[in-house]
Amino acid sequence: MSELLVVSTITPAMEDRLRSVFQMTHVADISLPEWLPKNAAGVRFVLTDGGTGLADDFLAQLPNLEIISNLGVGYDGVNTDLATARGIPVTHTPDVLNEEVATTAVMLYLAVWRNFEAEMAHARSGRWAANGNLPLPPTADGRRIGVLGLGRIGKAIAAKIAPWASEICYYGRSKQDVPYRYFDTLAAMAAHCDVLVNIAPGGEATHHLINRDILEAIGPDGRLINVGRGSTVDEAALIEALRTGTLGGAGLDVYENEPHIPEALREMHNVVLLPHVASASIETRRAMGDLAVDNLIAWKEGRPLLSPVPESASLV
Ligand code: NAP
Ligand code: 8YV
Repeated sequence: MSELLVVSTITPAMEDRLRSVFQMTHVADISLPEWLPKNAAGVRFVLTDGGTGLADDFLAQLPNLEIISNLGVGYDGVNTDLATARGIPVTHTPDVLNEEVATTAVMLYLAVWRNFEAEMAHARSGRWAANGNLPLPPTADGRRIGVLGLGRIGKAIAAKIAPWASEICYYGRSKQDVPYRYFDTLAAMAAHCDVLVNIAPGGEATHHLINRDILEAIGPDGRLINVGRGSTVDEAALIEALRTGTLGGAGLDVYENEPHIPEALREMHNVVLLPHVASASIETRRAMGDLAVDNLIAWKEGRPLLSPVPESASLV
């Protein structure tokens, strides 16, 4: 009988800790359609992640589920309305990844302006000697940088990217007490800035917030950096804007249909592409894993949860 069902990829260290405390099954080791009918009633704990989430119909098949631990800060893959209605708290892994994700955002920012993906391919291709250098790219220095989602990570990005900024701006639903310029519409900020950095949560409220109009407002000399969620950007509009030059370039870590990156994007030279690895260092994934496991152990031992999501506040 398994009390813990793990549907996320986990590190060996996480697995060791989990197996020392829980009767555990990993979804990779079973045929879920065969396993679930016989074992669903015993599942009290689920460990998932931002990319995998927990589909509504899956949740409905776990009648005795007590808690969902999400390995990652973004939990748009879990329906917190449904979970809360059933009295199931959800936990996530805030703060421990702020600096790592900010570092990735800065690296994407620099790589995009200085055309590093194309430059690196050029160096490896052996064509430098015969063809000389690629055309000069624009500088990354002195840019007006707009952050969509100035939260925990957004603030870390603003601090880390400051050496390259002539001005840092932000858009969110509320003005904050920060030394950055607030815009009360995304369109106005996109028109003002050279680069838009998205680090807002996914989900319905931000779905396709970055649409064709916003991409046009960023403009042919502007760049988009997306380390938030793929769902926030209308990917078809992004491909079109990059193809026509309406948008100058993009640095992307996240996509609408992960792990699939559209071929059109993969073939473009004005984009820098990463496979959703903004938090993916050994140290940061260890910290995230520890927190995700600590939440499950705390629940099992009847102690307070360490990092419940705000929607679960009434349950803990
Ligand atoms: P956070 O502290 O909750 O910050 C979220 C920010 O987004 C807040 O400033 C909030 O400001 C703004 N926001 C929320 N809803 C919005 C809306 N509908 N329209 C405009 N702005 C909105 O979250 P965080 O810890 O910084 O994480 C942010 C997100 O980054 C996560 O949810 C996740 O999706 C993504 N992420 C991605 C990776 C990766 O590997 N690529 C890693 C970690 C996190 P207001 O409330 O004022 O609107
Ligand atoms: C994780 C993330 O890689 O924290 C998040 O929201 O997107 C990333 O840090 C993700 O949860 C794993 O799928």
